[in-house]
Amino acid sequence: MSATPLVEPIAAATAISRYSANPVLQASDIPYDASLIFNAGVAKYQGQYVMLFRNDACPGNEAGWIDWREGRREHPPRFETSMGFATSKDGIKWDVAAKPCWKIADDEVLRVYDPRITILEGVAYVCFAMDTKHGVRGGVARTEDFSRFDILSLSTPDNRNMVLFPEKVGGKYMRLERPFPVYSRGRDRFDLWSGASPDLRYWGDHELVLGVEHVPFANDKIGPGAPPVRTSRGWLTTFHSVWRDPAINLRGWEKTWHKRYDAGIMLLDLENPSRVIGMFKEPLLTPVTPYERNGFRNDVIFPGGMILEDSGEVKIYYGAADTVEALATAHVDDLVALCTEAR
Ligand code: BMA
Repeated sequence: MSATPLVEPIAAATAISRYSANPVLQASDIPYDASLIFNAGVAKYQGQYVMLFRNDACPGNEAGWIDWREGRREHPPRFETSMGFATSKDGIKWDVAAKPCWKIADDEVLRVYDPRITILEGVAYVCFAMDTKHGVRGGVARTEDFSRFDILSLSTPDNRNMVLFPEKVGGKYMRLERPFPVYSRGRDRFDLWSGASPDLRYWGDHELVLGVEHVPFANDKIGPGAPPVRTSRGWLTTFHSVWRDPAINLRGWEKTWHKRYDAGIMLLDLENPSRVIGMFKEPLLTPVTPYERNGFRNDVIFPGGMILEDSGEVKIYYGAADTVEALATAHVDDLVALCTEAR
């Protein structure tokens, strides 16, 4: 496979459609300092759609950021990362809260980012990544109002991209996660794992779910995407996958960038979600549109929200080019068919 395929696999292109007015959220929609709006978690909660999004901004230095983007300045200004909150009646048009809802920066923690939302037993949980001075940690928090976040657990470094299942399985809470063991594997070779917990605080029973070598369109690393949704055939879930080619500089506003991020899709066993029962062997979404191909990091699709509607429509929300948030829709039966039909 070449580094930057410009066409979607036919089976995926017929199953899934991008929302025609993408992106659904971008910096110009935000009523406070915002430069890059991406990698959102989305869920349906208490009668509306809720979204937590990542905002990388340069408060007080918007001019520096524009100068850097347009090549008049060698190094980017310092980004500050926060999470913002938005609500929607239809999952398409979003009302953004007046202020960021979550930001941690102290002597140890550099930032929290890449939220995923799961509604479990009627309670809203947020999984997130936390950069610290001693490594990257993955966390699980509970929130009642999306303005206060009660951290229930934090992994040891390095781990991130956690997603909680929306139900207990076999009496335990379950999550997918992506440790990144640099020392033992010598280079990026990162896989997708599961973990189980009696109480969302203590996590164990870790199992390898999907190795990077099992994904034909990944040569670098893979990781969980949006929290899984239950279907009659299995847990349907997206993952992100990375194809790296150092010989090809994809540029972007960040000047050195060699990786393409695609979205993949798979089905996990309902009783044992650590077992893959089907996977589409090609990307579900690969960067083809201008908003996916051009931005801070070119050619990035990073799914973080997936909603199964009563009609069978599936909404998939994804960060595009680490710059904006986009939406694609499909029918659940078509996504299941991609995972189960041999191609
Ligand atoms: C990953 C994470 C994501 C980001 C992606 C592409 O490693 O840092 O937040 O979207 O890279 O840059």
